[in-house]
Amino acid sequence: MAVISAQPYDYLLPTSTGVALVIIDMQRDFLEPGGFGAALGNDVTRLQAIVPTLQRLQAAFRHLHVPVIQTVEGHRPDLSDCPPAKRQRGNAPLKIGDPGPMGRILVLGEPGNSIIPELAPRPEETVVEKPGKGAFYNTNLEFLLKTHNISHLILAGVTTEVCVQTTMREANDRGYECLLVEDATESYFPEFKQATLAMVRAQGGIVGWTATADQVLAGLQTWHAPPQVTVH
Ligand code: TIU
Repeated sequence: MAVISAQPYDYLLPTSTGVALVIIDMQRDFLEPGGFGAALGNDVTRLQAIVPTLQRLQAAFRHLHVPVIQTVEGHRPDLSDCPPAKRQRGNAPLKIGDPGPMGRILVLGEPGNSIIPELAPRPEETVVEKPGKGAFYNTNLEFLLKTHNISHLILAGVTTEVCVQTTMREANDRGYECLLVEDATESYFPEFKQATLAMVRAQGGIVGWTATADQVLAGLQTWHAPPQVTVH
């Protein structure tokens, strides 16, 4: 057993099941000008602030041989998995599938759809491609977690109140014990980030826990992964 100091109370890491770091959608499409986030009218530069913290988490989890799973939001080139409602929403000048400065907006395989180089996954690490905001919707994430006996998810990435919160709620309903890393998640709207953190930990942790990266890393030092837990 290992303990992470967290809100609303201590988060316990198990000994018989596994934990994974789940980094949501740290893609050029959300962090760089000319991508999907900018097309929606957002100031994308503010998301950069969490990159060093995420690099620290990624390195520490890799060092401890704890799985690091990343997700990307994106659609097939023929847009067959993009609901027309999603494409139309917001009536942006550049829509999903349109050509932009980093390739087609939010399309899998395009330069702008890739994970930022600072957090590039290793070839053996799992990347889950997802057509929606939640990482469980129309993906094999639940299958992967069950197969590898993972029960606890440390969540980070962007944006806090959209893809991160949706994923955390999906995971919570499926019985996963979730912790959101406060300084490793960011939103285009600072007030939405703070509201999300507050609503996650309200009511005795109705959606899960929150903690800082330092608290997570301090707790992890005393934990050893069960030998059967690896995701490749
Ligand atoms: N727009 C916005 O805040 N987010 C998304 O569209 N996707 C994710 O959060 N990844």
